[in-house]
Amino acid sequence: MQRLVPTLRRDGVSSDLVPVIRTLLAATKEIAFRVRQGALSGVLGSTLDENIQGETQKQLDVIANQLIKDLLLEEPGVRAIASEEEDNAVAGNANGKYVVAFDPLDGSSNIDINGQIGTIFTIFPALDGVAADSDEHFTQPGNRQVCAGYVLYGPSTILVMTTGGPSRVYTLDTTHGSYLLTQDQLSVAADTQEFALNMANQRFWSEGFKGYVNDLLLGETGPRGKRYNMRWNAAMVGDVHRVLTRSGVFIYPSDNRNPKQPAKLRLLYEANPMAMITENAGGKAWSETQRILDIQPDALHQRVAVIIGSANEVDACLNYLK
Ligand code: AHM
Ligand code: MG
Repeated sequence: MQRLVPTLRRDGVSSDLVPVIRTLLAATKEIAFRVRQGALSGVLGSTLDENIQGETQKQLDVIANQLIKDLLLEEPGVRAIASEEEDNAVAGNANGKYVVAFDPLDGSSNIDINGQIGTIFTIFPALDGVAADSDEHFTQPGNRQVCAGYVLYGPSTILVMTTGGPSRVYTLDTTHGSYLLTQDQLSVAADTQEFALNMANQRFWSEGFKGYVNDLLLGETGPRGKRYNMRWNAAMVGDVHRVLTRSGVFIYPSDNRNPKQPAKLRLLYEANPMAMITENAGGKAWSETQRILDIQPDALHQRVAVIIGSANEVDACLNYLK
């Protein structure tokens, strides 16, 4: 099985970018270790304690954020970082060529139930002539990402990542701590009979979206002419991984629960990286009115609706929203 760096070289990844990716992934290996230790990692501590500066009793999401942040800010190639857990971007090395944004522990409600959780990340080129900690680096449209990935801390720890070419799957070999290539190319089927959606929000949806879901639920007797199944992990990483592996559509639509916040998921840390991975696996990723990767962001923590997965099912959904 091929290791990560030779695979990145095969993909023609710039030699400046490789160490940034390696550093980021080093942090995820430490998180994977913490996650596996579960409750023991807080109680018993570990050899990793020195990295966390006396914060051993903190929640895993706080620890994960600190680990990734600390390692990236020491990496010479990183101009700045932004995290779902931080209010503002944080400056790194003024000469760094890249900026990295991440959701350190996606699906954090699953920590307590020993369920699926993950890390989502994206890398953009740093902009010249812009202050190191400026949000501007991070408000580039998603089509400028040079790398997007997620790590799923499941029964095994896997990494799904694209650097512009195919979305590839790696599995963490815990015997020597390396991500090894286990699937050269992810490929999402165009059609599906599965959707991932929080049905409890139904009363807050638009009429168009209600109509789409209603027709899914009618199954073989309805206009869609087939029976659908529903799955919901409460962790985007787990749900999107299922969609990319077995086909499906993952949807978090806009709703009218809170007029100030019509969507839940973040463009920078969640929608953009998942959109790039999905498209490079042959799928489709739209917000309600445009391709996610073409959205011009206006704020660091901007939220957007997402419809991601099997291309024909994404199109079918979009038809109801016109
Ligand atoms: P988080 O980043 O705070 O964990 O929130 C994002 C998560 C996604 O992983 C998941 O798809 C969604 O929120 C679940 O939302 P809901 O609470 O509606 O089930
Ligand atoms: Mg998240």
